[in-house]
Amino acid sequence: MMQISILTPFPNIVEAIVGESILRRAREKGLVDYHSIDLHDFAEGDYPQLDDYPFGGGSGMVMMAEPFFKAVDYVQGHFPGSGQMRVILPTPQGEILTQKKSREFSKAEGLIFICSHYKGIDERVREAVVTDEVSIGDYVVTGGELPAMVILDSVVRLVPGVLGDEESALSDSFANPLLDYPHYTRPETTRGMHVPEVLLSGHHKRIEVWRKKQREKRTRSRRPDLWKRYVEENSKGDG
Ligand code: 6GU
Repeated sequence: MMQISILTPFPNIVEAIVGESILRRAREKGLVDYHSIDLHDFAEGDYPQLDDYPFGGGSGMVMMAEPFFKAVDYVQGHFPGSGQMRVILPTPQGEILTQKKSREFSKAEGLIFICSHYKGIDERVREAVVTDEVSIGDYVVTGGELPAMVILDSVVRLVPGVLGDEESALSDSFANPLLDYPHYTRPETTRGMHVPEVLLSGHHKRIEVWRKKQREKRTRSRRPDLWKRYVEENSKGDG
């Protein structure tokens, strides 16, 4: 069972996310377990403090190293598979998350997420314990919790047995070089808009061809970068 620990000053954020839907079911099936670890439990003093002023001056506070070190030690001592743990620091300075990276993480025995804030973690945490720095894209969010949950979700759904239907992972955008095709369900007409005729035809071959065309059209117009790569890969060895 994959052990996933999330080190954070805001464990409630984590509990809310892992307590619903697929992530919850993954835990109920015994495929993964989540441990949201409150960093305050590893801080000093009656009013546990997690951050302090930056050496050298400047604006903003810096999260102190020690609570992270203690929390990582705690996790590695309490949950099995600690030897194989990846310690992930979500940060805008990291490598941008890809499906490939998520697949790699999904093979680890354990993951530890270190939730920091945009400007503030003592560099020695990076040096001593972090194995992977990951960004979720070129924009800023306030804390590491939401990025950690994005990464966690994308990883857990790839753990074998989590998705009832392995197919559904395979047909997702990015598991595949093309974006997904449009989906429709009942009713056939809503607000004057109709389901494309071909999907009602029962003609599996025609449906397959239509879906492929839709995927190509979408990819070409929305993601020229993916389209270019797709065309290049499909022309290899053709000529
Ligand atoms: Cl991983 N963290 C924060 N705070 N902001 C981000 C990010 C991560 N990735 C993109 N923006």
